[in-house]
Parts: sequence; C-alpha cells; structure tokens
Amino acid sequence: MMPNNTATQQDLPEIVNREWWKEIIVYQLYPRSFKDSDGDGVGDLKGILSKLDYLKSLGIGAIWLNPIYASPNDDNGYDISDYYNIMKEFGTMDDFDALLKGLHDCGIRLIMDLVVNHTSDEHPWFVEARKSRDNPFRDYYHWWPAEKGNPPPRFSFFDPHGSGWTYDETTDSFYLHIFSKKQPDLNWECEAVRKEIYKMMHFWFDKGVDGFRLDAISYISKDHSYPVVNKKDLKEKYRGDWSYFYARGPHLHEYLKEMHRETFNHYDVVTIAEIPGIQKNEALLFVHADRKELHMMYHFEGMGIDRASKGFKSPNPDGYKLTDFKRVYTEWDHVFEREGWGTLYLGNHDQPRMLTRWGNDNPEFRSVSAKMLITFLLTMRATPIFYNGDELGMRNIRFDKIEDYRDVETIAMYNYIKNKKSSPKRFLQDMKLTARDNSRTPFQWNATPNAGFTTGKPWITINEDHVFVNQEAQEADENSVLNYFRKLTGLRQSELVLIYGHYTLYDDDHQQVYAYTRTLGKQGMLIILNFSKEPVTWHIPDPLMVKETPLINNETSLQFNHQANDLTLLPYQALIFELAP
Ligand code: TEU
Repeated sequence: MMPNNTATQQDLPEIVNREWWKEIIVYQLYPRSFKDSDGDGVGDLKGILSKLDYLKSLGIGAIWLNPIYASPNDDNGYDISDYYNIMKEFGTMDDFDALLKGLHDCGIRLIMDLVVNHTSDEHPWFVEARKSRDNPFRDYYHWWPAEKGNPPPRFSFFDPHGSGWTYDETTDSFYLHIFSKKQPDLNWECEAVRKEIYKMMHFWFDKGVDGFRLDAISYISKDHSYPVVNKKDLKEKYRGDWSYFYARGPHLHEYLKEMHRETFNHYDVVTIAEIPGIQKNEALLFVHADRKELHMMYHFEGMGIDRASKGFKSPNPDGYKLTDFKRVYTEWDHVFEREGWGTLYLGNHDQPRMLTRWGNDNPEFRSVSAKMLITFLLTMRATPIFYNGDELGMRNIRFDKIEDYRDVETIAMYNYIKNKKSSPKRFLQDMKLTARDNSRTPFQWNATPNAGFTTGKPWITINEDHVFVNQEAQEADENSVLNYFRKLTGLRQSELVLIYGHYTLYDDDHQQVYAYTRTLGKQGMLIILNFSKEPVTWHIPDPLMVKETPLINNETSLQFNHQANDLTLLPYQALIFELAP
C-alpha cells in the first residue's frame, strides 16, 4: 500500500530520496507462534497463508518473517542448517512459494530474516570443517588449535559458562561462537564463505523476496589475531559491553560494500540491519545511500533505559524515565535528519511485550495504553516495525518456573546464574518482565482453549488472558486496539507528513507528556501522548495553534479549552491534532 496522498515531489520539496521502504509499515511475524495448520503445536507457513485476509486488513506494506530455513531450532531458527530449504516444522518450499505469491497478491512485500554471522553446528559446512584440520571447509569457521593453549576469552550471550569458545576433540581445537555452542561463527575473512552467502542471497532474490533483515550483521568481521580483551580493555575501550567489541571487526564495511555490490545492487530490495553494539555517530556508515552498504538499521539504545546497571536483563525497579525515552528517540531522529533512514520499534522477538514494558498491562489501562504506544510508533519519522500481537494489546505471560521457558538465552543465563552461585529466584522474578519468551507466546486468535493457534499441544504455553484478549473479540469492537491500529496505519499511509515530515520535540522535560510536531510544506500535525497513568493538565506550547477537533483520540472524551490552548489529558490519552494554518 503506498500513500494515496496526491502530494507530489513538486508540492513538497522537502521530501528528498523517496523510497518505497520509507513509506511502508513493517509487520514482524514470528512464524513459530502465529498459526499452526497441521496440529503439531508449531506455527507454519500454511497457517500464515490461511491468515492472508487478516494480514491484508492491517494496512501493512511488508512482513519481516523470522527465520524459516532448515534448522535444529537450538535458537528457534537462528541456527541455520540449510539456507536453501524450509524448516520441516514450517512446511515445504512449495508452501513458501504459495505464501510469497499470496502476500504479493495482497500488495504485501516479504522481508526474510537472514542469519549469516553464524550457522548451526549441524550445517554441512561445519560438519565437514570439524572432521579434520585440513578439511576443505575448515576455514569457513574460526578455530584455535589447543596446542597454543587456551584461546583469548570471548563472551558468549548464550553459553551457560559465558564462554565463546568450545573445545572440539576430533581436531584438538576450539571453535568460536558468540551465541550458543550450536551456533559456530562463520569466518567472513574466508572469501569462499562470502561467495557462498552471496550466491544464496541471489537464490532468494530471484524467487522474488523483497529484502532481508540481517541478523547481528555488525558482528561478522573478526580480527584474526584474536587479540586479548582483558577486563581493563573491556571496561575502558569497549564500555564494558562485548557487543561493542564484536561490532568493531576490521573488515566489516568492506564486506557490506561487497555484499551490496554483489547482491542488493541488482534488485529493488531492502535490507534492515540489526547492528548491536553500534552507536548513533556510526549509524550512517551503514545506511548513508552514498556508501552503498545497507538501507535501514535498528538500534538497541531505547532497549536499555529501563534496565538496572547490574545483572542479566534486570529491570530497573523504578521503570524508565519518559525524558530518557524522549531523548533516545529524538536523538535517533536527528541522526537521519538529512541522510539515511531509521526504523522504530518498541518490541520484537528479542524483547518483552511493549504493552507490559512501556505501557500498562493492567486491565484498567491495557487498551488505552496499547493505543497510545501504537500512536507513537505510527507517527514518527522512521519506518515502523510492528511486532505481531501488539495490535491486540498482547502482554507478557510472566512464567513462574524455568521449565516453562523455551528460549536458549533464558535457559543458558539461568544456568549461568546458577554456575555463578547467584540467585535463580531473583533471576526468575526478573525474567517475568524481560525474558524474550514473553513475546513468543502464540498469537491469540480467539477465546477457545488454544486461542485458535493450534489443535495440538502448543510448543510454548498460551497466555491465559487470550479468553478476553483475542483477534475475534476485537474485530467486532470498533473501539478495540486492533481497529485503532487499522485506523492509524490508514492515517499514516495517507499522510506523507507523518512519513517524511520534520520532527520537532516540545516540552522535552515533561515527565508525563511526549509531544511533538510533524511538519511538511504547509501541513502540520501535533501528536500528544500521556505516557502516565495519571491525568495531566497540559498547555499547548506557544506559538502552536491547533484545529479544535483532533484527527485521532484514543479516548471517547476530550477536555480541551481551545481559547486557553489547555488540555486535560486522561491517563495514557493519545491525541493527533492538525496544526491550524
Ligand atoms: O540477536 C542479536 C543480538 O544482539 C542478541 O544477542 C540480542 O542482543 C539479545 O537477543 C537481546 O536479549 C539476533 C536475533 O535477533 C536473536 O533472536 C538471536 O538469538 C541472535 O541474533 C543469534 O542469532
């Protein structure tokens, strides 16, 4: 769906470099949990195909589909064992072809998730590489011969001992894995690896795929001297953050330029780079159009403002400060003021549910705060990436025991905590708020026992609140979160000012209200979001004047003294006004 606004480039000279991928809303779909068609308890491609009408009704322009390639699922598909085949639980290549055609027929593009920093240890390349030190595939991975002693320490995000090297007896060597030991890192310094990856990318582009979300792509280059990173270095040179170290390999941009030249440059496709460890002042190195590397990226800076400084994903007991939230998203808007283009998300498969984290999932505020967050995501100057289920106001499931968890990261970190003789009890309490599993529970289609997701035993527990938070119930309710989402996607798609308009923050010190304008040519809108559960009286800052009736109100009432330019905002009230000429 492209904006149906009749404005043209001539009318709106401020719009430069118009691109389809700047004008769409991306819907991230976690296939494992979306819809199961064959009763095995795992979502699949035929299940997604059965929901095309629903997807079309959302007003989205593209789907980011989490990995569907053959995988042993150590990390739910982020451990690929065959880039050219579909995971058996998800279906067949024919099912994929049918889904791609179905999406395209609905005017929805498909962006596949692609993991090329590492493969599964069950990928034939690794199976071969570990057979002998002179195997033709040996150099596809990173090895450290044991006779050199222990390799220089590297942290692993998913290892119960935190170690990024695992000893392999057959060749008396260690191999590198930034993630789990079943996810050995590919050696991008090996030209044969790069050629294999580019060939595979052509395979999917030639099938008609519209782009890739590139997993952990900032990590692909490694310094082959494997320098020692001691505690002092880590703290002083790398901000105490292994992601920061991993994101600084010596040839990273050389490879991304080569990737662009060899693949993306030949198609009308888009890339969304996941670039952990990268800071604001480096972002344009990846997405400035002149650099011919990648198109868009997403950052993690917003995902840290509600976390404690110590512990693994420990939430800050005081939550987050709205002023921090506003600072992060305002600063990232400024990064792309002139060049490049950003994305915006508040939740995904690596994060807890946005409603629980940034809104308020108590029944009293669930709907209104979900709508307020949707308003933010769909009115900023960045391509919104919207996570499936957030359009219903799905919330964290808050598992009580480790046996309920399925995520390699959560389970590994639980064991890491136990190995460190720390408190698993405290960890489990924290995970109720921050574990990735919270956003991976099955999509809630209706109020039946398995929420209409599967007729079998679901691979992960379904949130019991599906009896009243589900798609079927919300279809019929014109004031539901779902129908509000549709209203907002329609508004964004029809108003170029919400896509390309200049962003200006107002009242940046206010701890309850996030207010900003979007202006383009003679058009302007004022977006006012009460991020708090308290009512608040707020004066529209001079010289702003707005039309009396808002375009959007997530509440059924409005207290607006138009003459005095004063509003009394209800808890989590979201308003969009047109600026008066
Ligand atoms: O995540 C990369 C990454 O940086 C993660 O370690 C992220 O910081 C962490 O999940 C936050 O808790 C990508 C994928 O998005 C993630 O799902 C995979 O597990 C990971 O890569 C390995 O492929």
